[in-house]
Amino acid sequence: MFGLMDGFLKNDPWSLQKDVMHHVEYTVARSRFSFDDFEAYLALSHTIRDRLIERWHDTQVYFKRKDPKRLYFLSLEFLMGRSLSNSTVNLGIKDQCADALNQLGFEFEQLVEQEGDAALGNGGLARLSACQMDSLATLDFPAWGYGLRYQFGLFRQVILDGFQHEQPDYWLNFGNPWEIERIHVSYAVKFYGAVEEELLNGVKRKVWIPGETVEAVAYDNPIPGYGTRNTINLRLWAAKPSGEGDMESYNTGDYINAVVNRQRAETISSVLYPDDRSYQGKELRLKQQYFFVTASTQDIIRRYKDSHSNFDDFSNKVALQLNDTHPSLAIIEVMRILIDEENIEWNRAWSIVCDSFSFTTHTVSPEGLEKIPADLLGSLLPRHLEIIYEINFLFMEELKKKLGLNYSQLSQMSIVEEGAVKNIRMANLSIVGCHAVNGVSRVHLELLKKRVFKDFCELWPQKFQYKTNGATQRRWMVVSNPNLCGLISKWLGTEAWIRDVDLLIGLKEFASNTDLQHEWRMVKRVNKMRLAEYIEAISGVKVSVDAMFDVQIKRIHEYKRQLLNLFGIIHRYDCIKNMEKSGKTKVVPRVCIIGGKAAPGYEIAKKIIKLCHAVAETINNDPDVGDLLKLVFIPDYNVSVAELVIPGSDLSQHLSTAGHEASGTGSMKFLMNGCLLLATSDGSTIEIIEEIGNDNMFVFGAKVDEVPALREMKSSLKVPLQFARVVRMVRDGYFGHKDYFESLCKTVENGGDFYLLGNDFMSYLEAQAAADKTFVDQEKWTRMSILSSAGSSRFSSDRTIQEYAEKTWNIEPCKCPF
Ligand code: 26Q
Repeated sequence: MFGLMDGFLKNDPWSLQKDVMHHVEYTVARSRFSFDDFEAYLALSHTIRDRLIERWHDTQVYFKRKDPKRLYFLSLEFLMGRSLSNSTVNLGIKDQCADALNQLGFEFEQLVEQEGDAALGNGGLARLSACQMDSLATLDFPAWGYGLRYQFGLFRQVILDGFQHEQPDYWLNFGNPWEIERIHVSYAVKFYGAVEEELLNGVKRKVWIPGETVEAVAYDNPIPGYGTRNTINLRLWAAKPSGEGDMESYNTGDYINAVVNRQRAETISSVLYPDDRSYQGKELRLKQQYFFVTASTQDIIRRYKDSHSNFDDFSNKVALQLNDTHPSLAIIEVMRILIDEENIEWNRAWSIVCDSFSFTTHTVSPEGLEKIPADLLGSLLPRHLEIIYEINFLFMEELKKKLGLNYSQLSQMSIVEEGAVKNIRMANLSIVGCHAVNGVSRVHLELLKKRVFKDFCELWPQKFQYKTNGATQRRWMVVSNPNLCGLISKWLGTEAWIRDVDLLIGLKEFASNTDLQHEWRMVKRVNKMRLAEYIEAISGVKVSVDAMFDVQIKRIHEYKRQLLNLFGIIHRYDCIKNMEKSGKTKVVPRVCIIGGKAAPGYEIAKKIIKLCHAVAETINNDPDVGDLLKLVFIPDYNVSVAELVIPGSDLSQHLSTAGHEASGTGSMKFLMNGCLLLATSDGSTIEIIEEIGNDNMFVFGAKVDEVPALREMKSSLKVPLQFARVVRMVRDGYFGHKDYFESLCKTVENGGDFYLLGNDFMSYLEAQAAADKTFVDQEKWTRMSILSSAGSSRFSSDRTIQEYAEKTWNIEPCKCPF
C-alpha cells in the first residue's frame, strides 16, 4: 500500500553519490566534471532534502490518518543555524554521506562550512524554539511549528576599529535548499478599515470591512527526528502582494505605480526586529505579529475543519502554544474567527480558546513586558480591539465579584492600561486567555509569583507552572562535538544516550578513571586546536592551547555583566604587570574569549564591545604579558560559531545579576560538553548547581533574595579597592577613548551600580582564583568536567518537551510505523 514501504531512496554511499551527481547536473546545473565546494554542498543538500520530503510525507499522511491531538508551536523567532550536518545526523546517514563525498574528492566537513546560518531570531528564546522542535520530532509528537520567513534575519555584526556595525543578513541570496515553497498554501491577511453593524436574518452582527489585503505564502521546513522516521514541519510565512480586489488602481491608468505599491506588501516579512524593547509600539512590528498570527490560525482551523464538522472537539485536537507574548494576538484572532465567521456564541468560543491556548513567558522584569498602544491596534485591527475590550470588560466584572472594588488591584490586572497613552498589556491578555502559564526555570516561577504576576498567581495559582528549559544533545553534542560523543558512546557501550539522555549519568562511575580522563583531555585538546586556528584566522592573535580557554558568549546586555568579566580581566592584567618575574611562573595562562551582539540602539552594550577591543589591544600587545593572558572578541556570534566555540572551551561564564536571567540556556550546552561553569546562582543555574553540586563548578555572587536589599543599601556600601582601581583605569584613559568610556564607567559608580558589579566583584575574583587553582590539578579538573557532562541530562530539551506534553499540552506520541 502507498506509503507503507520503506523510503524509495537508498542511503548507502553509492546511491547517495548517484543522487548527488544527479543534483549537480539537473538541480545545480553544473558540469559533472567541474563543480566546487559550494555546488557540491547544494547537490548534497538536495539529496538530503529528497529524503526529508519522503519522511515528511509519510509522517503527515500518518498524522492525518490517526488524527491525534496536535501541538501548534507559535513563535516569531527560530534560530535554526545550519541544517546539513544536523539532518545527516538525525537521518543516521552522516558517515555514508561523508564516504560518498570523499569518493568524489570532497571533504564533508568542508561542505558543511559552505552553509550560512538561518538566523531568524535573536537569542535564547529563538534557539530554545529550535531545540524544542528537534525534541518534538525525536519524541514523535504530532507537532507543527509556525514562524515568519524573514528575508533578513538577525543583522550581521561587523567590527570596525572595535566598534560594532550592523549589516543586513542576505541569507536567501544563494537559495535555500531546506525549504519547500507552497505557492498554493496561502491566506489573505487584512488590515485597517472599519467595523460595521449588519443585520442578518434579524440578528445584528459585526462585520469588519478591511482596507488593505496582503497574501501569506507558506514555506515548509522539514524537521527530522533522530532515530525515528517522524519528520515534522516548521511552516514559515512570507508576505506577498494579494491578487484580490484593488482593481481600481489599475483602471486609473497608473499601472506602474499600482504594481510598485502592491510590491510593498513584502516589507511585512522582510526583517527581524532586534531584541530591543525600545522598538515597542512600532506599526510594522504589530503588522508582522498579526500577519503571522492570522496566517497560522487560518491554516490550523482549516486543517481542523478538514476532518471535523463542528468545534466541539477543537480543544481535544488542538493545543496552541504561545512563545512569549509576541504571538498573543492569536487569542483574539481565534476568538474573532469563532464568533464572527463560525457564528459560535461568545461564552462557548471563549472556553474553546482558553482550553486550547497555553503561554510561556521568558521575561523577569515587569518593565520588559510587551505593550501595544490601543490607538495603533485600533487603527490596524479595529475589530480585534473591540474584542479585547469585551474580554477585558467580562474579566473585570468577574474580578469585581471575586475581589470587590479594589481599584488599584483591578487596574493592575486589567488588560487595558489607562494613562496618558492607553496601552494593551499583552502579558495580561495571555494570562487571561490561556489555561496554563509557564516560567522557564524554577526560580523564574518564584519571581513571577512574587513580583511580575503576583496578583494573577494569587487569583489562579493552578495556572502558573514552570518547565525548566533544555537544549538538544543532538545538535549541541552529536553535531558539534563528534569526538566527545564517540568517546562517551565507547565508555557507555551504547549510543542510546542520544535518544535516552538519562543514560549519560553512566559516565559518573568512570569520572576518576585515568584512561577515560586521558582520552577526555585529548578530545578537548583537539577541539581547542580547532578553535585556536579560528581565533588566529579572525583576529590574528595566536593563542596557546595549554592555556585555559575561558569563554563568555551571549547577547551583550548590562544584566549579563560582560563588564564584570572585563573588569576581572583588567584586574588580572594589572596583577601580572605588577608581579615579580618569579611570581609569573605561578600564573595560570588564560585565553579570554568574548562574543555577542548588541542591539543596534543599545549604546551601553555597544560601549562594552568597544571596551573589550580596547583592553584586548593593550593586553595582547604587551610584552610583559605574553602567553599569560590573551583577550579576543569573536565577531558575529551566531549558532555555528557557538558550535565551534563551546566544544573548545574549558571554562564558561554566566554572570547575570541574580534575579535577572529567566533561565539561560548557553550554560546547558557548555555543561554537556564538559566545560566547567563559573556562574551566579540565577535562573536555571540554580538547578544545575543542585544537579552536579557546588563543588563541581565555581559559583559566586549575591543570591536572588539578597539582591533587593543590596540595591537599597547600595549607596552606603563601600566599593572594594580593587574594583575602584580597575574602574579608574578605564575612566582615566588607560585603554584610550577616555571620553567615550565615561558614560560606561558612570553605570557602576556613585551608588549607580544597578547590576551590583561592585558588590559581587570580590566574590567573582575568588571564584576565578578557585578556577585557576583547579586547572593546575588536571586530574581534578577532568573529573569535574566528566561529572558536568554526566550530570547534564536534566537539561536536555527532551525532558522539557516531555513535561510540556504531559502537563500542559496533553498530547501523546504518534510514531510513524514504517
Ligand atoms: C520585543 C519587542 C519588539 C521587538 C523585539 C522584542 C523581543 C524579541 C526577542 C523581545 C525579547 C526577545 C527575546 C527574549 C529572550 O531571548 N529571552 C530569553 O529567553 C531564554 C529562553 O527561555 C531564557 O533562557 C533567557 O533567560 C531569556 O532572557
